[in-house]
Amino acid sequence: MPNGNSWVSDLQRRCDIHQHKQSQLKLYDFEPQRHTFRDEVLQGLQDARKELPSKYFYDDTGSCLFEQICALDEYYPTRTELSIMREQISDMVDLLGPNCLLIEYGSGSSTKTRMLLDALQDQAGYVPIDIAKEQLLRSVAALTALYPALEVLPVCADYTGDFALPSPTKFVSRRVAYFPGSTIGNLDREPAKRLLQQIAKVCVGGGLLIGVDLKKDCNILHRAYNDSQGVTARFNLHLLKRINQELDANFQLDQFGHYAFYNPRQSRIEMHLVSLSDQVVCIGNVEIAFKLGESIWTESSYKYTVEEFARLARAAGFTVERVWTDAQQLFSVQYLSVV
Ligand code: AVI
Repeated sequence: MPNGNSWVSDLQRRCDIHQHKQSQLKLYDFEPQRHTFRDEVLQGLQDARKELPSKYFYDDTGSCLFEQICALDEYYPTRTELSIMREQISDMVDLLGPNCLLIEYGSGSSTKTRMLLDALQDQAGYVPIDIAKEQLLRSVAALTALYPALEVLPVCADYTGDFALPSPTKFVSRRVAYFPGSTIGNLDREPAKRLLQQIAKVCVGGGLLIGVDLKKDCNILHRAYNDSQGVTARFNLHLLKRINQELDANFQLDQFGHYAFYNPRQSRIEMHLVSLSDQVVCIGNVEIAFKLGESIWTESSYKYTVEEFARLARAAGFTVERVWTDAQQLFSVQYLSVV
């Protein structure tokens, strides 16, 4: 596994480009700085309604916990999306066409991507973008071993922010973004529209292959975010542990409880950490007071109907070309084009 010493860094175009000494692999590094994390945490916890940005779940441990969630029986999105991909991969690849540059937003372990990489022809390259640097480097190392001919250009960034995309050396017929997992659902409507607009600009003349979770029986949703093994609770609480470790804070993890429920009026799962006592927490030298029962809102996960998502996609400049779903209509994978 790469560590700080085995990478040489060079400041270029507003980001660090690290090159591994042995492998020639470059990392385009726009990782958010620690002071950004601190500022966003303090701002979120000093608001009248306390909240923390869900993107900060994904440090190395948080990403591993999320991988464990994806493997749970109760968490239907991952296996359902994978089964849709497995069944429809040839259709999908036909729409993407040859020589496309695949740009993945939130690449994680790149598991679903491998299906695309196996089926695509003469790919121009693969640009995985992720905020979790170590997981990104691990999955890129695994991918380059599996696909030695593929040019992989990893970008460590918060993809909702500003960063420049690297270009491959091969000819690119079109740029296609890949945004699986219904991660779009973790953004409120306006930020979701802004991100889709940003992707539409990057992919003019190409498109976006996206996973979108669908509205369904609330009990299925409830079980998916309140699993019996408590993995989702650990994932949620890990955010406080990360703040303790990185920002010199003293959250007592046993003084907060995981609370997730479906809000049908807003069509979203809301995930919270609820204070189990009156308490004061220090983050560095800043004191934050919590009342018994007060919550920190840590994540929203919006669920859409196919029609609702089509409206959002159109508002961002896309045309919905294809929608694939499973037999129970739990989840959808959609191909959107942009001219
Ligand atoms: C990454 N994202 C799509 C997941 C979701 O379902 O909203 C994150 C997650 N949170 C709790 N479980 C899974």
